Amino acid sequence: MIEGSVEVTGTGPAGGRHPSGDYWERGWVVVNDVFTHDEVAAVKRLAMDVARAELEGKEGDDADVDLDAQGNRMPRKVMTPFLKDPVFGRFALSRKLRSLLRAIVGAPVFMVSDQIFLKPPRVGSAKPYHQDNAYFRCSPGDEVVTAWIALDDVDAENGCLRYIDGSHRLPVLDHHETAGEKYNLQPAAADIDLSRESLARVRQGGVVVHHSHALHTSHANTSSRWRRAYATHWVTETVTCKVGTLDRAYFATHPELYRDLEQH
Ligand SMILES: O=C(O)CCC(=O)C(=O)O
Repeated sequence: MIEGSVEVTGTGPAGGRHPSGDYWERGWVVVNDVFTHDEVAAVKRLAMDVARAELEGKEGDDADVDLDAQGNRMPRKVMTPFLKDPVFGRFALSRKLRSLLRAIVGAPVFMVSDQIFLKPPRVGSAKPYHQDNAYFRCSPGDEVVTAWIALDDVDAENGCLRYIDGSHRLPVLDHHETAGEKYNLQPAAADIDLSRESLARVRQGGVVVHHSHALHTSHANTSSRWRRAYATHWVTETVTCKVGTLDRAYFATHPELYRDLEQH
């Protein structure tokens, strides 16, 4: 059972302490100490079991795999963990995460999709700059949010998220496929003002929350440590989408499962 309340950190728009911190200034915020060590440990163990089983079963494609120095396939991604084991859903839909997101966005949010991003030690590959809403195509972008839950301590060496501060105020930019990585979309380099780049270091159990228009990336893992994170994507009830994002959303496709898990 996942319980507890989130320590309120940061300074809100009215100057008081508020979980949004400077989210609306920068387009992202780090909130540490959301999940306990034990809660994270259980999810991380299961994530590794699922990822390794999928590689054994050859389910992983290029997007899900990194190669180590010996050419061995290392897990990089688990798609739709919510659908693979209820432990993931109970974790992601915990009251404390939903209340944190509600406080930041200003309205209740509903879970659409998820992935677990695994960057293996030394070989975990980079993710190019992008805006999540280039994939989702939903509006209003202010009501579409990602909560990236750190399953390890994350810093520059093991591939933390990096943001272009203030980029959440941009429209959705044109994105093109990355050479050799068709699954990765990115905007033109000229659209990315690297002078405004900030690093989102976060402790295990902390959450990085970002706006759907915030430009973000992560570099390769050059450390000897794993960098694992559970990314969850949410919308308010007023959001509409140009593509099938909402038709595939968990709250729409699995209403009973979603409702049962949400009770926790
Ligand atoms: O975990 C990463 O390196 C990339 C995550 C990301 O792009 C996202 O959660 O939107």
